[in-house]
Amino acid sequence: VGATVLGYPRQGRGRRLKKAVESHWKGRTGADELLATGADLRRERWQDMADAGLSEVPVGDFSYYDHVLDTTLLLGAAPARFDELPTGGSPADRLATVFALARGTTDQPPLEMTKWFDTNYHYLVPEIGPGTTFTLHAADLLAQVAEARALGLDPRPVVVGPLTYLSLAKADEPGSDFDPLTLLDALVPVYAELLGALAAAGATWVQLDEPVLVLDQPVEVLDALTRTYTALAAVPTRPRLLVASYFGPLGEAAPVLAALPVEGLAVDLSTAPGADTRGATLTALHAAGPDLAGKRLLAGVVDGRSVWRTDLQPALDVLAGLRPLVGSLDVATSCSLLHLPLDLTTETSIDPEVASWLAFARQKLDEVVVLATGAEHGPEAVAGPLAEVAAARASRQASPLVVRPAVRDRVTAVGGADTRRAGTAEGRRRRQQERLGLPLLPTTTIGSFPQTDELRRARAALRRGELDETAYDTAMRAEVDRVLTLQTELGLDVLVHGEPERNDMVQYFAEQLDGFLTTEDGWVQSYGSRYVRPPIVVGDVERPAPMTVGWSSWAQQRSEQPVKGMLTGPVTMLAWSFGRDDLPAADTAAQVALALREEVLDLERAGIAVIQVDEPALRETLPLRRAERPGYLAWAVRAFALTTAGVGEDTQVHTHMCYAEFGEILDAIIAMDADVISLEAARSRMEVVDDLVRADYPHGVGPGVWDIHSPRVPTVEEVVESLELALRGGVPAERLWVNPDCGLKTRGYAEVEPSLRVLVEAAGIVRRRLATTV
Ligand code: THG
Ligand code: ZN
Repeated sequence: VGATVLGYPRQGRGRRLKKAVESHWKGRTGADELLATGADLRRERWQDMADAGLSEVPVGDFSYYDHVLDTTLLLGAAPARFDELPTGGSPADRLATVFALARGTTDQPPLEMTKWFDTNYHYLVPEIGPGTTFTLHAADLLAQVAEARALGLDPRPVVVGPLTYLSLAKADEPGSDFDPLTLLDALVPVYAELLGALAAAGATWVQLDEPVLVLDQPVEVLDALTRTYTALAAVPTRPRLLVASYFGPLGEAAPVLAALPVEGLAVDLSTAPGADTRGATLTALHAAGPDLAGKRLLAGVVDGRSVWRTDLQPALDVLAGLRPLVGSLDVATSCSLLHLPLDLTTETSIDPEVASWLAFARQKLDEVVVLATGAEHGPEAVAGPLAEVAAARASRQASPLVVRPAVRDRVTAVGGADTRRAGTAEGRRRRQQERLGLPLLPTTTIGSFPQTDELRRARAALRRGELDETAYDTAMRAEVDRVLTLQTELGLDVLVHGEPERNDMVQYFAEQLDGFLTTEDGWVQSYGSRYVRPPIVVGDVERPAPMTVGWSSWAQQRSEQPVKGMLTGPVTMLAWSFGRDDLPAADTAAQVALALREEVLDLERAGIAVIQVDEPALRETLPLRRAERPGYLAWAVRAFALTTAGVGEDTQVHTHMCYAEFGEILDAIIAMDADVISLEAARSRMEVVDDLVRADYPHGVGPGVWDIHSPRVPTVEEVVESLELALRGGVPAERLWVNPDCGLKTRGYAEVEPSLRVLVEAAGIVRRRLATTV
């Protein structure tokens, strides 16, 4: 029984990759230096694997930016709009091309970025059109194969499979209905050529990742899968083929996958409460029966996306059951470990008892090895680890950090009335208007103001102990004052305090809520050189004390105008954290919602008349399978409602979401029953407004009229036009708000000030037109 992983984090200890890449971008270090760091990081990752006892190692899962982008270059499929980029074979040329596609050039915008399945990783979307041609550029991958071999390791190249690659691509012409999958037959020969090159380089296996197999797939796609892999299997000299599926159970793809004429399969056998991935995959494998005989199976019993230590005994039972079905068995992770923090041992402040419950990427390597030993030689051979895991589980189950009976009681006591807001949409609007006295088309911002270098320096100094709490607090209060004064000067109607005191919208609350654990060094790649440190939900969630009331009420006292209270919603808190493996997500969401509900009510009592609860992640956590979506949306909406529905009719609840495509969740958005919603709209020319109007959205709408993801300052004319577009589209004037697309945290004052001036001026122009036409 072997042991392996489907992939490993890239950044290295201390996020060395981020630092090297960003230093190169700033022109401080040359390509050679970055390439040397890359080689060293690859060596270090393989060393981790070798230390743990793995001999076959993934190759090609390392990336300077994104592995889907790397695949685009491997297949020679960079969009024609980048044709002037260097395509020479040198590693430095390749690096320059990678960064140009990822970040754009002076005359070309970068490739679009989107979420990698339901993870928090973002990949660069291939742009494919009828004119796209594919040619093999494998020098970089082949060099990495040679690197691994030189270290005495057995390299298993990992490449995004052809079906998944084209399924994740978009048409290169905006608005075109071209389906990139129609190019599959043109793409397969390039993969065939790749297989030959990998065999010549000494690779005995190749892993082709086909996670699209866990999505709902029409029968034509499954037929295409068979056609593709039958063609690849026919390549005369090639490595053995391992087709990897992950991120869920296989469903209708299982028999098709099992019947492919390939030598190996990887399947997701992870467990999570409320998702029967392991059970469903096992059923499918058993049904596939004879098709598996003689094949190599990578059994993904170690969850590659969970920070919890694997329960070894049930995993051993699963492995024992699979062994007779297959030719050879490997213990594996359910997916790449890219989605986990690197190493638990670098955390110095996690209580050792809690640490004994956890496993990050480096620890998961040990788990696959222990399980392989146990599967091979019997449980006696791993008696030590089995006892350790059993002890850790017992300590966890008994820990007062995990189950808090008072929280459980409060969740059980929630009744229907707690999730129903008093009054009608229209009645509330009138009461709120009486209280707030806002003009037509009120102007506001989403919440955060630029995080200046000064603020970042102050936070870093606080962390290092060079600045005390009082001095930090004073600096942040001065910043709030500055931001309030600026907004008043600009003439905005509903103000924000700017959130200078917050590092990250999830981390900030997680640090203050019982039940969440935050890490010092638990970085996970979000995209390119950007990382997040997702908190971990360790136990039942409770609010020991108010979190934002001090800041918000102080800011409100400093202004005559309404200042919004700003909270991160329960669904987003969960989506951007590592969840529990001992409680369904819906239950944690309800606990977080109750904690936030107390905060909302405290804000209301402190005189805050407008409270915004952001849910930017609501849409992105939508389950991959359609059948699971209604259940998810039901608990997500309920959690939002539980957070917000306790306030009086004259308290105005806002929410914000960062995307424009939400046709599918429109009913859920209506059911959230927020008084005002702000959304992204600038880039999609207000299309979102049509959707809302068609659905008779009864509340206030703030379609973003300034695309904050670009440094461009909008003109008054275009903002006026956007607002008139929204009005003509059917948003009643008394329900239209004027705001940017998103928070201003990542922008600089050089753009923020003039842009907000434009917003206010445009609102004034449209208001005057409305006044004269009545
Ligand atoms: N917070 C959290 N998760 C998120 C987002 C967030 N996931 C989705 C989306 N937003 C991801 N976007 C980003 C944008 C910027 C950064 C990370 C993810 C970023 N990170 C800093 C870096 O890598 O230098 C580190 C930030 C820090 O110090 O905490 O810039 O907004 N939780
Ligand atoms: Zn946003």
